Amino acid sequence: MIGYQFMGKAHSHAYRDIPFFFSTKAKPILKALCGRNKEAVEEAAETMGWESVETDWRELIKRDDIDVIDIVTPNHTHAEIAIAAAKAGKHIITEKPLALTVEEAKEMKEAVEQHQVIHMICHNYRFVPAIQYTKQLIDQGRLGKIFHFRANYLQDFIIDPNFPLIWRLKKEVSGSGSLGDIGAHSIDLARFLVGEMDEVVAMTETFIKERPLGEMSGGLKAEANSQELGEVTVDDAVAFMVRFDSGTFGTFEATRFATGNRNRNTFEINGEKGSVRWDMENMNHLDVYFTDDEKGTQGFRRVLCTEEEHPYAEAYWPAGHIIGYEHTFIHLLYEFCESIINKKQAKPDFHDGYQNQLILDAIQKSATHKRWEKIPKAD
Ligand code: 4PW
Repeated sequence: MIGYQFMGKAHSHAYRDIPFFFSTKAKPILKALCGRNKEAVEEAAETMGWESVETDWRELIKRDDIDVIDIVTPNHTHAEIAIAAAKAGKHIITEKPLALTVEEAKEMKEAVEQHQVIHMICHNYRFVPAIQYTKQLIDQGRLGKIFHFRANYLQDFIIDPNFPLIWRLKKEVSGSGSLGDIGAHSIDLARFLVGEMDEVVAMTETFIKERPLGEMSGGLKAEANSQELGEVTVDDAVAFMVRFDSGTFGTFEATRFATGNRNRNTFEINGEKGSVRWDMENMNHLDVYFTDDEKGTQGFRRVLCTEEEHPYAEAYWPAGHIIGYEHTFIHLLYEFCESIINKKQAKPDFHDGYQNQLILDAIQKSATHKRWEKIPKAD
């Protein structure tokens, strides 16, 4: 694994828990952790249970005792590492968004296809049992034709003007701001649940244009290390409307300026036969409404998605004993390991990452040119 901060922790923990909870032939061995700072990477390896360390990802990729490369580094490094790993015949999982640009994303998709390695992108929220169950309800036609997909992904961790200019706020490192960091997750959920998008119109805003220089210090915390100010080159907030191929009407908002909302990733879907509502801050709950419920007592009801009918739930505890954020990574990486063992590509993969990137790109173009943009389809 290359990188070892917030996502490094989530992935490391997940690999260790896969064989504990799931019956699988996959027994991930945490072979080597890679980071540029030797002392820090050694400490992280010790804490998270990795056998060895490397300080140069090129050396890591050369090792023949490694089958899988897991990329949890900032976005501008994904393409170069993934393409080199594919050439070396390694299976690859990378954090989102896939790349900085559509061109890079396309090259990454072509590299994994050409070298026939298994590939996934870490859109972990797809793997919440309530969301997998929502997908089943939709596929069974329980909601009927879908009219609306309405998503908000709201955070507030950069609201302080003294919060420093971390990599997530620099276009050359992150590609975009709230859009690619959290909006990309809503886009992935929308594609997973409702299908492909046809066109988009968007607006973006950068509320704080300059910030003191500084670095992430773990999780979503950061420290300024200079009085000097640097320019914020990404969006702080984005809103967009989408017309799906199916005719579904999509409305989205992603912002890191929604005071009081720490990680409020939500959606509501309204169909002709019913609706569902989901909120990450209560991720085990799914609110459902069906038009054929008995009149009088009809209304949204709250389902606790910990029953054996709910995907992944049975692997854990008896019904009613809830799971959390870290489990979404266990499920995703379980599917990745199964995919390698069974030589069968799991989703979301680099094709999904590329399509997501095409949508991010169309949103940025729409916001810049103040017009509707057609969304190209990944070939
Ligand atoms: O899901 C979100 C991520 O994709 C997390 O809350 C943090 O923000 C970490 O990166 C993004």
